[in-house]
Amino acid sequence: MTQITNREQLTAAVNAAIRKQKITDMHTHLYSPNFGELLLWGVDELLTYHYLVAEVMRWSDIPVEDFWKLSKQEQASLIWQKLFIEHSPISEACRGVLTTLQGFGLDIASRNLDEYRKYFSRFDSYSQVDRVLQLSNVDHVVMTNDPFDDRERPIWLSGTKPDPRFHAALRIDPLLNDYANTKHRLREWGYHVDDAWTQKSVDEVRRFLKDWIGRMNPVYMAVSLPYDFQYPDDSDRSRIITDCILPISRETGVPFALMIGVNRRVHPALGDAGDSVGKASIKPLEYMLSRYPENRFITTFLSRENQHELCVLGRKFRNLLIFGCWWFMNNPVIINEITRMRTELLGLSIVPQHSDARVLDQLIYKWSHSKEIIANVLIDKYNDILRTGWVIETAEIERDVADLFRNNFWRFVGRNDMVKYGE
Ligand code: HDL
Ligand code: ZN
Repeated sequence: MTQITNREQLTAAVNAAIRKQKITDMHTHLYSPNFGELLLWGVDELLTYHYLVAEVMRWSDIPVEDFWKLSKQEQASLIWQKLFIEHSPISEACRGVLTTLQGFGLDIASRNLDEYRKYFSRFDSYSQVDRVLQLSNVDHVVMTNDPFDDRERPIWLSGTKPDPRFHAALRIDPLLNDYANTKHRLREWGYHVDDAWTQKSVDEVRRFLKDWIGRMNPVYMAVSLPYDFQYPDDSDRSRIITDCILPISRETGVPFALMIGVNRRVHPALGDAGDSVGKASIKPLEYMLSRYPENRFITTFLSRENQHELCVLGRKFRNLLIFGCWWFMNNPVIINEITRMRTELLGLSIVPQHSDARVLDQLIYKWSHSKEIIANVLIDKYNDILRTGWVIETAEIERDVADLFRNNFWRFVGRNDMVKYGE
């Protein structure tokens, strides 16, 4: 056991612990490589990430509908020209592309996009997964698995199981946010819900959930919710949450993840790039936590303005796990701010980050950028207690880092077999 006595030793110990720590990435849009084309990777996918589509529209006067008519490579070339060559790539999403290419050891100074394309053309998705997980030090990835996605559903129905490093999360947005239409799909699939919300409807929606929990073995059920989300209220969403999601969550032990604050499709023509954010009410979550103490809830909010009240709520309810700097929050200035806020109000009982990666290679940048910020926060916080005369051991820093980047998540979702220290 090495005792830390000064900031210099502290800095070295925290950076070493974080550098070494294998990461569980608890929310991504990645897929196991045996899910085929669903897994995105390579430089053209990196450049056409919807964050960069939004940004290129500010420098290009191309009509949006014409942009979508371009091939993926033509879109990527336009984005590269506008956001990297004609203007310096200092936005977080642009910098992320460069950090990722750097992670593969490519010559960033060459700015030779075709060279980069040639590099990626040498690999297949399976070898790329091994390489990126090794480079990013991520060893477990939680996917977003949507039974309502017509490409993904048949993969599960065929009995395909993901690579053991990839874990399912059952995503139920169409069930909770669009039940009026979704009920027709449930009927097509043999779940005989009534038009009215009857006991039969309750039983059939519960059967749908249990069928997919049985098929996917998800670590949690997740939904993204609009900024004006209310609960309880007189809506299909509230009825399904009360009568189906929460009882099934208790029965199966699969926690319910609520990702709150989306303002979907404010600019529909931009597709995924067309979503925005809104300040939400914390009251629905507060009600659920209080009313359903035997349920476990995992939550992140999209609006910066919701972060402080979320931390306070975390102090009131142990059945709430707060995680990540989601989407528009995933920028250094905000990651720094809310990680400090969270450690000051909640100590180490959080999951500070997830990647939300949509492109496999993004794991490299999303984690290297965030680990640097989280390390600096931890160094400051440990240093604050060092100054009181508190003695810190290196092993304790390694323990805390293992909790933040791995064990807090697995413990909360009831997978104590995945809780590990010292590796
Ligand atoms: O709803 C979600 O899970 C969000 O993360 C959206 O997928 C969003 O488009 C995104 O990729 N954010 O990073
Ligand atoms: Zn996401």
